[in-house]
Amino acid sequence: MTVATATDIRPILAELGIEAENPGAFNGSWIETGGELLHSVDPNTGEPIAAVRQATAEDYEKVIAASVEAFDEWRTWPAPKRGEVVRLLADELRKHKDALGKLVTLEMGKIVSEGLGEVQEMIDMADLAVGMSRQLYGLSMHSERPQHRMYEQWHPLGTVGIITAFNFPVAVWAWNSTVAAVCGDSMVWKPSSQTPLTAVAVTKIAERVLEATGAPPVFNLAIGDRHAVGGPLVADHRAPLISATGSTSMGRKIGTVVAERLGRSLLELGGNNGIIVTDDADLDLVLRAAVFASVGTAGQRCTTLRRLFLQKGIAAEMTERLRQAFGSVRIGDPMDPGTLMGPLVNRKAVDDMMNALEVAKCQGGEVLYGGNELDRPGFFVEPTLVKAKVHMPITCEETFAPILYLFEFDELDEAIEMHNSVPQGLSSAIFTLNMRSAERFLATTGSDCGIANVNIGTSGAEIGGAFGGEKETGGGREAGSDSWKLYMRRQTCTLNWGEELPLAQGVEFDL
Ligand code: UN1
Repeated sequence: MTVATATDIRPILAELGIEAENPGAFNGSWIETGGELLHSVDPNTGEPIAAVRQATAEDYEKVIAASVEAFDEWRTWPAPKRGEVVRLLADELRKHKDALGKLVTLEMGKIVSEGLGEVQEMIDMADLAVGMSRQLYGLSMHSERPQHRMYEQWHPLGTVGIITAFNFPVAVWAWNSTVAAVCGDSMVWKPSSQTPLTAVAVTKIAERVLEATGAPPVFNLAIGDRHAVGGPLVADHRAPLISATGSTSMGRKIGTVVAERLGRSLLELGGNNGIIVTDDADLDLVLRAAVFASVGTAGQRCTTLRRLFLQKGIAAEMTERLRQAFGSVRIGDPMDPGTLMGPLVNRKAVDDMMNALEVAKCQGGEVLYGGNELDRPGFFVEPTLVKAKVHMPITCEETFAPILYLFEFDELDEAIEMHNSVPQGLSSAIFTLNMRSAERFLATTGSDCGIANVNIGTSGAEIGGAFGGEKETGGGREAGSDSWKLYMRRQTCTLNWGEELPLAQGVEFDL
């Protein structure tokens, strides 16, 4: 374990315009918020970095009202012109990639390479959205009636509520905001209370882009608790789409409220991701992929590998190699480029991990490596390997921590059944060099997840594909492919350019 390095954080905060105390709401201007101070804490030290004054319900009202007004104008901008605004956002993010990536590390605790990677994900997303702005295609159909034309077109939807989690404090905003912006929507962002500073920093970057382009305030922010911001936003008829990332229990509440008002929700909730390793797999690849997927981001990705299924022929060797690899993971200050695993986000995350391990032991799990909190400031734990039994209930839950449960199997069908037997359905993978096994895993009766990989880990998806999962993961899809359709309103149009009025389905109705 490395000793904490004393990073001078002042230049990072200064470059991003972060003060000791920052207003927590933006609607084209920064609002003098009236809520309580929220201190952002560095998980590496447990010490506060800076504070944000949270929005009250009245402040939220000012944000949503401005966002609705901005939409009225923004939807009339041609989509490629909206794309130009997002292109400038990408430029501005490129300029501040280093500082913003480091702020992500400071505030959330992921290692600096991952903090920078997260800002790169924002840039990639913005670049993709610029292209999308010229490709918001509708289909045309052949009408059954003569001299009729039928087609569909996509219109902007309205104000989008974006609720993000602490673990990807800026990338998930970009998945939503860049696509929403080119689709002609305005938005209100409610970030996690764990990561208010990165939200302020990103909104300041967006503010400069709005000013430079004369765009109306489409990128809005309201930092506050669920009474002042979260609850009102989710229940608000003025937000036709709520895109929320977080736990399944949170998503269940949000989904219910949005469904009650017949709004649209896009949910990206808990994962419980597994990898199946067959006897013929390339074990060097497995080792690297499994360690990154389970220990990267200290096990706090929704795509984190939580369950590893080993075929009996390689199980003993693979288990031993994993035990050694877990023991050699450099844990410490996430700002130190040599560190591979930083802290968990807060004290509660450490307690949740320790509780889950106690439960696992009671249910018959055997800790093969790790299991302890580190005796140092901040919220550090050991990456932990647990030999698990089939049907251990704790392995059906998502614990947001670096715990990897190991299972053994004889036949691939049995592994696929175990793999699919959890309530979540986000990401999955198989490691095999056998084409039949790979295709079996990808077939209709194979993995039931939104993401299924071969010889690649469960985490670290590229933005070009649609991201999201099935079952209790919530069914939403964000980022690439045709995810943009959720941010728009589809309209089917039929035009009659003839002199007759034929009815569809051959119906006669002559006066
Ligand atoms: C998340 O953890 O909420 O695929 C998102 C990945 C990242 C995104 C994770 N690109 O691991």
